[in-house]
Parts: sequence; structure tokens; C-alpha cells
Amino acid sequence: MSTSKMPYACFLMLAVLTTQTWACMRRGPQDKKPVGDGNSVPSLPTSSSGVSVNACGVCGQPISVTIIASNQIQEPFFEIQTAVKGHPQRELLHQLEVAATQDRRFRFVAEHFGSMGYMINAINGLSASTQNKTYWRTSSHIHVDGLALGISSYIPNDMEIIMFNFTSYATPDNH
Ligand code: B12
Repeated sequence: MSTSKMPYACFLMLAVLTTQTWACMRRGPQDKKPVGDGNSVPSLPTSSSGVSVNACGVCGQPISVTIIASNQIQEPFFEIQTAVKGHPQRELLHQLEVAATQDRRFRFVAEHFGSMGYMINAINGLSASTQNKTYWRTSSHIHVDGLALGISSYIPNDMEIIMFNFTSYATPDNH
């Protein structure tokens, strides 16, 4: 290499080294850091492939919802309630996960059905039954006739009261 080209080559090498060092500084600490504190929208972490992703997926402003699960049709009857406060607005499934973490009675079992996502099969140990024609009907104080979407698709509004009522569909109107 001619001596006249040496400064350009040195400058290029310096630029490459500096960029790589910055990239390492950006990626190193964040890859190990837990994402968010559960109460706030997390900052953009970096995935293992180096692409910036929002760990929360599609989510909005913090909202509060009340979740009630009620069984009044077979013993032992119960009604449980919890307030999920200040979590990002997103699909009901996520609010339900928080409810289950806050209160063990909200532990639930769900089955996945392709593009419709999850259907709730059991809450607080009480399972739906095809034999008895029972299921966990979902509704809210806004949608009193029942949610038209499942828990993987429905996005609650702030201050919405979501209800899971253990219901019989033995009578045709109860879907
Ligand atoms: C029968 C039926 C039910 C029965 C299923 C039990 C049974 N053993 O029959 C019961 C009454 C339990 C039910 C419940 C609900 N259902 Co329903 N159901 C149907 C219906 C009429 C037929 C499904 C079927 O038998 N397909 C044929 C079989 C061979 O296919 P399959 O994949 O095995 O069917 C299963 C799934 O569809 C699943 N399933 C039924 N409903 C739902 C709802 C969701 C969100 C999921 C993930 C799965 C699921 O149960 C079926 C039997 O195992 C469809 C409408 C339709 N024509 O498809 C609505 C339908 C699937 N249901 C619907 C809804 C909204 C609900 C509820 C959320 C209603 C509510 N507000 O509570 C709840 C689920 C709540 C929960 N616990 O999570 C919507 C789903 C819309 C969407 N894209 O999310 C549909 C498309 C009706 C509609 N047009 O609004 N449902």
C-alpha cells in the first residue's frame, strides 16, 4: 500500500472498530436485563438476532380492569374478584395471567384453537365439561350479551369489568 493511502486505511479501520465497540455496549447489558417491572411498558430490548423488538408485542397505555369469575350453578359455589391495575392495554389473556399471579384462585387452564387462540377450560380448578354442557362464558359490563371474541383476541378497555361465568349451554341461548 502506498504511503498516501495509509491515512485513509487507518481511518477506515478506526471507524469499523468504533462501530463494533458501540454495538457491543448496546447489546451486552440489555440482553441480560429483565424486561420491564411488570407495571410499565418495557423499553425496547434487543433480541438474540440483534433486532430491536418490543417485548410486550402490541400493547398500549396502562389500564385497570376488574376480573370476576363466578360459579353459581354447581357446588362448591364461588365468586372471586381481582383488580389488575396499571398494566398495558392488550389482549385479555395477558390481564388474566396477571390475575392468576396476583390471586392463586384465578389460576386457569386454556386450550389453543389455531387462529382463534385460547379458550378457557378451567378457572379455580373448575373445568368445563362437554358431558354436562358447561363452559366459562365471558362477558363484561359493556358486552353484557357476551364477548364476541376469545381471550386471545379481545382487548379490554380501561376500567372494564370482565366476567367469567360458569354457564350451561344445555339451553340453546347460552352461547
Ligand atoms: C359450539 C361452539 C361453542 C361451544 C363449544 C363446546 C362444544 N363442545 O361444543 C361453547 C358454548 C363452549 C363455546 C364457547 C365460546 N365461544 Co364458541 N362456538 C361454537 C361454534 C357454534 C361451533 C364450534 C364447533 O363445534 N366447530 C366444529 C368443530 C369440529 O371444530 P373444533 O375446532 O373442534 O371446534 C372447537 C372450537 O371451535 C372450540 N371453541 C368454541 N368456541 C370457541 C371460542 C374461542 C374463542 C376458541 C378459542 C375456541 C372455541 O370448541 C369447539 C369444540 O371443541 C362456533 C361457531 C362456528 N360455526 O364455528 C362458535 C365460536 C367459535 N365461538 C365463539 C365465541 C366468541 C365463544 C365464546 C368466547 C363466547 C363467550 N362470550 O363466552 C366462548 C369461549 C369462552 C371461553 N371459555 O374461552 C366465536 C369465536 C369468534 C372468534 N373468532 O374469536 C365463534 C366463531 C362464534 C361467533 N361467530 O361468534 N362455543
